[in-house]
Amino acid sequence: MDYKRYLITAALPYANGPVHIGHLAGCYLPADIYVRYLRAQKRDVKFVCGSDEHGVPITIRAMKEGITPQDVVDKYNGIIKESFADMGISFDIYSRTSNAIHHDTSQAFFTKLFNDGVFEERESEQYYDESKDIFLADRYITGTCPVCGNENAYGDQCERCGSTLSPEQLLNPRSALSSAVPVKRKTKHWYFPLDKYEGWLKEWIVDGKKDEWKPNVYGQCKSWIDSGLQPRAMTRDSTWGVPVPLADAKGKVLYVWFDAPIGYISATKELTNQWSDYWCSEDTKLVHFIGKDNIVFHCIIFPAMLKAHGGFVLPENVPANEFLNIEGEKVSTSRNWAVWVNEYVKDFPDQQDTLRYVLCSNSPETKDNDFTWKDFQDRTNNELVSIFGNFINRTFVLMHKLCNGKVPPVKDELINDADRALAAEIAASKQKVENCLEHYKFRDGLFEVIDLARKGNKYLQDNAPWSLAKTPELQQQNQARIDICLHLCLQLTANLAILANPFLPFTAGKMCKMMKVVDRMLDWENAGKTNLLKVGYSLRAAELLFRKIEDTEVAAQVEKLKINLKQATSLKMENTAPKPAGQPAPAIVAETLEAPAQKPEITIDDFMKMDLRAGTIVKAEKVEKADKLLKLELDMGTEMRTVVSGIALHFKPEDIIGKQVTVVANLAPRKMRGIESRGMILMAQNGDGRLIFVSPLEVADNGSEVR
Ligand code: B3M
Ligand code: ZN
Repeated sequence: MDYKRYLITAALPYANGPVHIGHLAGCYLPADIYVRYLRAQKRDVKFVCGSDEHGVPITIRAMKEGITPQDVVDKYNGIIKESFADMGISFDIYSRTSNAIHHDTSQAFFTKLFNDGVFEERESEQYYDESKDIFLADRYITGTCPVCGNENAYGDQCERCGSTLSPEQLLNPRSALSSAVPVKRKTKHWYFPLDKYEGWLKEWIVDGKKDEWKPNVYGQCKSWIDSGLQPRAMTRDSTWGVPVPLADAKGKVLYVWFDAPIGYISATKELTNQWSDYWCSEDTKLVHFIGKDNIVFHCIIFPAMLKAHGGFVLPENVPANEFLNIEGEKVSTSRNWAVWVNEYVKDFPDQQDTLRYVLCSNSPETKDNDFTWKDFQDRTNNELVSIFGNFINRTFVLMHKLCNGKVPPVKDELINDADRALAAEIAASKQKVENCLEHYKFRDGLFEVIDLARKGNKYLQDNAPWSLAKTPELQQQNQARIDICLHLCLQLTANLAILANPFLPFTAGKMCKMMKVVDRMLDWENAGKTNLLKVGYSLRAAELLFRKIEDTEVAAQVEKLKINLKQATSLKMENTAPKPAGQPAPAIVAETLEAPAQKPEITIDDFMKMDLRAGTIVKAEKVEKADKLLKLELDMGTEMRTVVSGIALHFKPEDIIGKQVTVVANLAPRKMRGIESRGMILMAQNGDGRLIFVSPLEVADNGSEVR
């Protein structure tokens, strides 16, 4: 199908924190590359995005920082928007879901579905936190995932296995706000009957998108559909969000995953009066760029909503990426294990394309990938600098030295096979890059660009114009060959600018300046041509396009990651301490809950040195003037032991009497607050800061060894 218009969306980031490089690699960079490519082809394209400012992620952040949700979104919307601009992510609009136009648009959408009788109104019992007076939906509730056993799954999703969940499915549910065990209370909500759209979705995706969509995207959709779709509540009990536009819906807002995707529509409305051309005509190609955790919302729920509403185009493709890990570990915002874009821009001023290059060449298109600073250095120094930058620099320096700084002429009769082969490579590269980009294979596309530069280097090396000009006499004799060689290298440079432009727009801009050409030269139709720079045209001196990354910079960044992690972890511990009166204690909430970094390996002998034993707490009391300490008396079978333990903020003494625990029995005795502590009890700590006793599952004999 020939499309008249392109509407490209990138997931609306929650305005609850800055963006990190995983976000960039996951969807903003590929979307931007695609859009820049379409623009270079003079296609009619709109690129929309904006901040997602509703939902639990925002209110949880507000509680954490002790500020209002409005403060949170105002703060982070600004930071996020600036990071995108700094990195050259060229949205046509970056909107906000708190804008009036979005409230109106999403309410109108809801009203239409309501009037058409689409929703099912249901009263049901939902989890409620009595201590906080709040219904617990989505991320307000955590518990054990029924699919994979992850103890820190959310009420809407398990981040470990990717299952979409509802709070009722969680085992051992507890409030993320207070850790309290929730009770059930009645409440009314409006449900979207996804089950009624199952047949249609099957036809549209399972039968229709198999060959077009990426296997990871198609696979997730298929398994969702195969396991049967359920009605899904599209409203929430909350004061933060778009109010439900019904008279009997006080205190209810639209579910964030109902309003957020409609944000794409509102942003387009804000951008142009012609918004309906983009959203409501069949010859628009709508493409959603997202990360893999958003697949079901963009491929199942939102399309079903659009279908129910009627009159809208459906996404033609949803090229979701997998995740980018950092130095071998999952990104974690709560542990501050991330490379933040705003910090990168500060640490590496003017090196945006370097990061764009590394993220694209290592893009998690088909599987999770790993970003390491060493790899960042290697790719930059060995590819970007040594291949791409080096070719252009050599070409310009030689052209100035051997051709008077002008585009040299070509004597047709002296053209040889190697020249013709290079010209053919230039011509072919256009199609190669195009094939990749049309199929969302950005990594391969970038590889083709670098490969062309590599061929340029080889050509230059083989022809060695510098050795043809070793002496003035030699140069005079060989000038015609020198001219042909550099002429071709310059045309190749112009082609590299065009082909690299979607990926490395800052560099392409600098190259245009060096070649003294206007941006129009970057039009895609010019790619493949070898007559882009006119003979006799004088060019500027080479500009430094990239610089090498030093070992010290790599070391500093790795160190920074470690320091951030340390600070975040100790901050978390502080947060568990009571705050002085009058200051609200921030709620300890689960955000992302990965395992802490592993400690260095030990031998079995190291392990065997520990004497671990089962023991039962028979007495527990607070230690005077020590907020965190409990004095425990343990029955160890053949003896009683006193152990002082730093768990007083987590347990009341009377609640733990009779608990069997695991004790490190041969730990050197230590005096704490004047009490000799002989041993230590083992505890597990959850990502949300909660402590859990490590006890034998069945009661063991006190004093029995644990191995
Ligand atoms: N804000 C989730 C996320 O940032 C969500 C995307 C909305 S796209 C309509 O990962
Ligand atoms: Zn799970």
